[in-house]
Amino acid sequence: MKITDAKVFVGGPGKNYVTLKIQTDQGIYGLGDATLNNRETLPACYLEEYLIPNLVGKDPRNSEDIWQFFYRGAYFRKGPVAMAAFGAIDMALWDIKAKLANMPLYQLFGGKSRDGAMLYSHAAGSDLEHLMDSIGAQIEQGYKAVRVQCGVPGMPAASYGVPEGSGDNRHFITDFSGIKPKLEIWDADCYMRFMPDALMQVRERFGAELKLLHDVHHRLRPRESAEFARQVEPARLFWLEDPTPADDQNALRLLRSHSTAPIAIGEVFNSVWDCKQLIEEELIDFIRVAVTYAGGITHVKRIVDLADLHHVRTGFHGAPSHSPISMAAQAHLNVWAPNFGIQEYLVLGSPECDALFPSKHRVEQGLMYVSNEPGLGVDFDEREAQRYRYQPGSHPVVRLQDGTLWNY
Ligand code: KDG
Ligand code: MG
Repeated sequence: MKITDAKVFVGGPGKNYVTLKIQTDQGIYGLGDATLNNRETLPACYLEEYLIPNLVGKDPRNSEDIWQFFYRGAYFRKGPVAMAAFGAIDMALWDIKAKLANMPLYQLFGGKSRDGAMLYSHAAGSDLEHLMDSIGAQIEQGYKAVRVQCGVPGMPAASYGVPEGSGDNRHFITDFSGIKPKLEIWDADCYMRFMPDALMQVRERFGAELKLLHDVHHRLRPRESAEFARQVEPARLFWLEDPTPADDQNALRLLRSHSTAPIAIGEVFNSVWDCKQLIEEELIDFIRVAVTYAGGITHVKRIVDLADLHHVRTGFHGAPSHSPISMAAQAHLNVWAPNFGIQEYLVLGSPECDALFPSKHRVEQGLMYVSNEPGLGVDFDEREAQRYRYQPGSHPVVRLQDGTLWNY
């Protein structure tokens, strides 16, 4: 069996999904997602100019050797661009393998450990009142777990995860007006004075059962993050995400020695080597990698297995930039993984998105039920894809009140 061709498409309804389609000489094809938010053309170019010419002619069933060929063979390893490109190839090869086996992908991992995998959605408000309404709306849709982000008094309204005004709170991270970023302002003092009590008010309003998550988005210094984690303990969060940048992983020891708040980190990681210290020293409770830019199913499965040895559960990244293809790959991992924790999920299902990526995966009452179709269980309509083009966009940049550049 041989790979005969592979093509990359960039675009989608309000998104720049990077979709890879690998064709074989047996008529079976595989699909992968290489979307790297706001840097989409880079994995696309890496695939087209370097990887696909080396892929054609290989036996698609040898997904492990192909992964090693690109990773070890590249000499300059890792990095989100390369790992997103390898990730897309890897997803597509697992899709082909499962189609050959005529089985849904999860069967190749060891079958199901659960039927429905718990999802969390996002709620946000420019103030506490709007946040409470937004949480209520998510609960009404059946979610049992909700990430909550709130505008902070004293900080300009547009801070991380919070839309200006009371508009749609889930698709605003990318600004499609061009590649020059907008500015956000961060003030740790304002945040730390306000947020612990705000989270407690949310807990009191919605009761003990609701699973609450909160994302600091790398903004606090290590000492501040330790204090903050201790302060939010009474709100009994399901997790506190990215309290401090994890470039310096030793910094998490300070937080850990002061708080038992569950910690989730890893959405910007792209290799097991980025995760290793946090997992082995048991400095986190949830690992947030994504199959897209952490090297696909082959590599993420290794991370999940390592995490399981250290009581760390999964909480894969599922921001709106993930296409239904990588969300499907994660859905298969989620029903299998013995150490599954939760899956981030932002409603992708617009009629346009469903037309571009038809699938039978379904969400009911805040749980995701995986399709039993062979392979990843998601297709890609190339004719629909012709409607979309790449649209340049950017993340905001963050500065402190005095103008110092800070972590987005
Ligand atoms: O592209 C950046 C987003 O993926 C990120 O800001 C989303 O932090 C995020 C999350 O938890 O979904
Ligand atoms: Mg996050």
